[in-house]
Amino acid sequence: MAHFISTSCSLNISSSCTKPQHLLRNQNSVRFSASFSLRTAPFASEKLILHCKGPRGFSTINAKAVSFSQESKTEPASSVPPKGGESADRKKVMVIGGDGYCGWATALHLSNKNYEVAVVDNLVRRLFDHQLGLDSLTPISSIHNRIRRWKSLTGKDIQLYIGDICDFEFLSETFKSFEPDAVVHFGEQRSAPYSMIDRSRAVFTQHNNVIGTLNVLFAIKEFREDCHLVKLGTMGEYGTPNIDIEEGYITITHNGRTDTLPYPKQASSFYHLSKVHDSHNIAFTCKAWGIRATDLNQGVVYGVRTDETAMHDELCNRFDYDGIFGTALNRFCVQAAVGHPLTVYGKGGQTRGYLDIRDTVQCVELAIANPAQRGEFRVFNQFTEQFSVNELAALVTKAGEKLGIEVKTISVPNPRVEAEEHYYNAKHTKLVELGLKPHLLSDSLLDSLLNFAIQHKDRVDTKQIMPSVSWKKIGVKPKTLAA
Ligand code: NAD
Ligand code: USQ
Repeated sequence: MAHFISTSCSLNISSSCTKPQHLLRNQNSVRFSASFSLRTAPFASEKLILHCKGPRGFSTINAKAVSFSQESKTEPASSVPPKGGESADRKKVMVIGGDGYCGWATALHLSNKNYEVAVVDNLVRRLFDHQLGLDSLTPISSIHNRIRRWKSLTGKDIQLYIGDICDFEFLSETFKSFEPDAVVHFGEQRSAPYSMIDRSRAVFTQHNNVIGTLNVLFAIKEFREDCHLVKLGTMGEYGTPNIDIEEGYITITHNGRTDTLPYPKQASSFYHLSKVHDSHNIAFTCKAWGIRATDLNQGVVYGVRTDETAMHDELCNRFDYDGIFGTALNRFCVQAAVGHPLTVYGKGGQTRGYLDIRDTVQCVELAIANPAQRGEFRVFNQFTEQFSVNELAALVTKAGEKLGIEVKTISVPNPRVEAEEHYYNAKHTKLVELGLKPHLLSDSLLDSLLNFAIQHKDRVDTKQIMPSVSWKKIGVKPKTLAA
């Protein structure tokens, strides 16, 4: 299904397209009301066509673009004038996955830094929550309200294209309409446990991620060959080898001959493997077509507030704490806040790179400001500190003590297949060389994260805390996880 919607004028859509339209291929379906109204960007033609791909092929919605002057006002006009130069001087950045955790914070940050920003997202992450009975710790506004609120606070427009990047027709139209100078690609299914629920989720994850990225590469080649791809990869692509992890490449001497080769990949979930496949496809197209690309092998992200998302409740970012989408440190803070023992899986020696979400947005900005050369496949390891799970649990326990909370830890049988005690030393100097000023996990930051979790603890569903997905028990039968 493709929707092609953007945010600077209104769309009045009426349609006979009342059949359920498939939002998530092979999974659930979503019914659109026959008539609705959205704020959208000006289009070349007055008429907008929405192609809806259903079980019986495409159906089409014709929508009429209504200019600003005709639309009913839903927001007060901004009192803050847009900063910076004329539109022609501003770099255009398309943020794919811009409604998600990292993407939303990044879209706002780049908009604040005077980039011209477009968010592309099919909102599938919100659908996963509905399907699995999960919810963000923080209440989050719709993407339309988020963008309207940003405009009303700052005077800055963010274009919005709702659609699936696996649909090449949709992606082509967004490229032709927005003409990006850089594409930041966050738009993937990013949970390792989600990819290990059952066969259909494993297939969905790899299809969504690999085909989506492949489409982005083709769109760049076809429509914007000079555009810089900044792709979110993951430190998990490398696994946990018993040698130092380099940034993307390793120089090896074998039988007297020396070469610099891609660093070996040993991913340990169908999700992490999708990132490995992406990296290979990107590397190949850099060589074959001269694409310029930066693969940001990001570690586990923690935190929630950035300068921009903290500006208003309606800009608040999502914060996942459940056993499927919640990541280690964020989960531990919520667990401590509600008096749940910290869930250390297995022996707890699993060591990973971590970073504050404020550094995610900084790293992406640095990558965009210093683009790769044509044909270059650049790899940066994007994290600031390494911790084992036991170390994180100890830090949260200490932070809890300071706030008068007694924090306990339990060892949960590890639902994953991973090394629980291992060597880990990953390089991460390239972003620092470009100017990254890391926000390290200080006591005060942990205090504020824990306080944030305490502030929202009434929204916690404690039934979502324990892990429910087993790497070994994954089967072919579709699984509906009980809420
Ligand atoms: P998220 O799930 O919160 O956001 C991803 C967004 O992409 C969602 O809004 C989703 O609706 C959208 N999306 C997914 N498939 C799409 C498709 N086919 N078409 C259009 N939109 C689509 O995830 P996140 O935590 O923000 O992660 C963003 C990226 O960063 C991912 O690629 C992830 O692998 C990577 N990453 C995240 C972390 C982390 O700790 N959160 C760490 C390392 C790497
Ligand atoms: N873990 C626990 N207890 C928990 C949760 C996690 O012990 O309650 C352990 C896991 O077993 C794992 C480690 O903590 O060893 C990290 O797990 P995680 O869930 O925080 O992160 P992970 O599954 O690796 O995935 C997250 C993001 C993913 C990103 C990845 C970066 O969801 O999108 O790619 O972090 S990295 O870990 O570097 O691959």
